[in-house]
Amino acid sequence: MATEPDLSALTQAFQVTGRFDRATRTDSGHIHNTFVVMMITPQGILRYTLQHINTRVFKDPEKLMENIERVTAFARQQIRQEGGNPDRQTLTLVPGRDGHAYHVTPEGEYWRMYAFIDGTSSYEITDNPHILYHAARSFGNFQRLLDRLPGPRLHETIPYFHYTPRRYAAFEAAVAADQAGRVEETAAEIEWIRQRRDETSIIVDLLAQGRIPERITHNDTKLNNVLIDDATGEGLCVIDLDTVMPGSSLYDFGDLVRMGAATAIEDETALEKVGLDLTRFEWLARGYLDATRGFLTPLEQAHLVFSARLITLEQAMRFLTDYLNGDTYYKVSHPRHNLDRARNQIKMVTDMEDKQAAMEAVLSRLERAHG
Ligand code: GN1
Ligand code: MG
Repeated sequence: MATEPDLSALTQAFQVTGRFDRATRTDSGHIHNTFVVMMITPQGILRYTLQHINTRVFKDPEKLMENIERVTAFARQQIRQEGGNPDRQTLTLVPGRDGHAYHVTPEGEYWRMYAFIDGTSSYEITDNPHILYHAARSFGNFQRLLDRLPGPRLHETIPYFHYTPRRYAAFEAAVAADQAGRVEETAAEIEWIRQRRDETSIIVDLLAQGRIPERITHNDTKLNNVLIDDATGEGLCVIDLDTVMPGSSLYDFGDLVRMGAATAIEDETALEKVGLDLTRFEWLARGYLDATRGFLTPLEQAHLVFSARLITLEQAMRFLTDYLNGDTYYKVSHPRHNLDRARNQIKMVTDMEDKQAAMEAVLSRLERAHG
């Protein structure tokens, strides 16, 4: 997005109700640019979420939107069958005036719009057990729901997204190229990652050997990707569907723990504040296991603790790789941002390594409680 977009004109390109009032940018997310649009209607203000799709990251936006259309249409139908409210429990795409699920500008930029769901909150970080439990349960239910999605395999919107050995290879390539001249100052982090190379292939090997199933997964299960209903305090709607595609349930559980059980946000630079909180971990595990009991296979269950460490390692590699490449992928707000995030994630993995036995003990206790 080189110039400031004409948000009023873009809004009118979709099948909206009311008269455009204003649009404000939200700062959530490392990838897309997102705006909340306010429309004036005789019934009052009506809001929409307007998003510019980052096509540097999502190279085939039409396939991306085809996935989202299929997933939301199926979720809508299932929620209705179960007596729920599909307008609140799944995202609703607002089609373009031409009937497509997106709008393309004359310059070839892709935009999309969702109806805004009122009366919800989302949390980047919290120690509230109720919220942790319900957010985790929502992601578990989401996997369970999509297990029944009919039709062909979903498109891989970002190929090899959680294929950790490829992330490792990209990291080594970035070290070798040293595009931004940052290898020397990150020698310690590079060495730390290299020592963990052997772990990177464990889950993809299990998948390739058919020992754990490929499922439809969310692949970006951060806490704030579940909207919590203000009225009930329960998980209402899973959002950010860009990376819903074939994958392993383990990466979803792992990423949930990476962010949800952390005592500090990804951007925290005071590393003594960064670590895994066992109580938060327990509430997440409770919620996720309550939703997936009888659905996860024993081998998936056996790798839940490892999955959290692995995806956190993957994320450390991704941030460091982007730093070494000169910050071409994630949005950054200062030159050392990606390095700060990488160090934060390294601290997180170190703490998970220290707490491995304690995390396993939590899961055993929860399983025993259910016989
Ligand atoms: C990106 O944009 P956002 O915050 O939803 C990234 C995730 C990372 C996350 C780290 C498509 O997600 O994989 O875990 O940043 N999404 C993509 O905060 O790369
Ligand atoms: Mg995301």
